[in-house]
Amino acid sequence: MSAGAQAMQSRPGVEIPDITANPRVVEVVQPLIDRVQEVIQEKNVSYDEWHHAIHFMIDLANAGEVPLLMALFEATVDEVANAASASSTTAIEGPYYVPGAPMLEPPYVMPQRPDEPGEPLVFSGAVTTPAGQPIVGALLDVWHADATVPGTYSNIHPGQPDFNLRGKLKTDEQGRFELTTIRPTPYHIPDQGPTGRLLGALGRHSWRPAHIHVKISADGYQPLTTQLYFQGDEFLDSDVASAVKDELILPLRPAGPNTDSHLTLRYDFQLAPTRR
Ligand code: MBD
Ligand code: FE
Repeated sequence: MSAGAQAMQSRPGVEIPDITANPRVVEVVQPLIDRVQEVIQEKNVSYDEWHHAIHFMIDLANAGEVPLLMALFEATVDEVANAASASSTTAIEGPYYVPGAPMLEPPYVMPQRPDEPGEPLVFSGAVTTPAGQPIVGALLDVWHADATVPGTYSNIHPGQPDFNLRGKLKTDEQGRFELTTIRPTPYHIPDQGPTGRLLGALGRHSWRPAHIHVKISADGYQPLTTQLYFQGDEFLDSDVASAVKDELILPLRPAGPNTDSHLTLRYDFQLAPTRR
């Protein structure tokens, strides 16, 4: 330290850090802090309540539920991030995407246990440009909960093999894909953990409608993250994550007249070219 800098120290030996403001932190986090302080004032938050808030955050982190709680805000991030997107309808990624799912070989069948519960479901469609040109070799990364009640995700909740009901596949020469899996059930946030207890205290239920998560990528196109929902699900209008969009609610149709035939789900995705 130079003699001049030394002279500027109010307490000898205590170095003043070089704080270079990050403009986005100033722009976003400072108003966030200001609003929290406004609420403390406005609602007369007590020291007891203040300590509860601290313990809540410690519990949340210890329970590994930070991503779960943050998922309750993600719908707004999706809305802002994709406001100008020319791709088909997006939806939040949620807390349970796990990279590294197995690359499947055609005919595509989701990794599943020999006795996997749930109705067989054949999910098919195409990946095209907004103008309808097929995108050959687009990579779909698909993941969903199992069909236990309430559903659970592999690699997150105990009880399933690694990467169960998670897999990657590619569109064919016509830009089409077909994946055989099972129909997931609605998902319920664990009610013993801090997130579930908070929702209970807010008088809110902890359900998400049944859904299939999909991430799609292809060279030269903007990646797409979305979810598909099923018509008739009782939680479509009260999703705890507020992530349902009408265009993503699809019919589950029987494959044929035969009552014990599998269900089918069809959806065509559109990817906008990469912005240059
Ligand atoms: C989920 O499976 C999910 O997709 C979201 C957004 C939140 C909690 C669990
Ligand atoms: Fe999910």
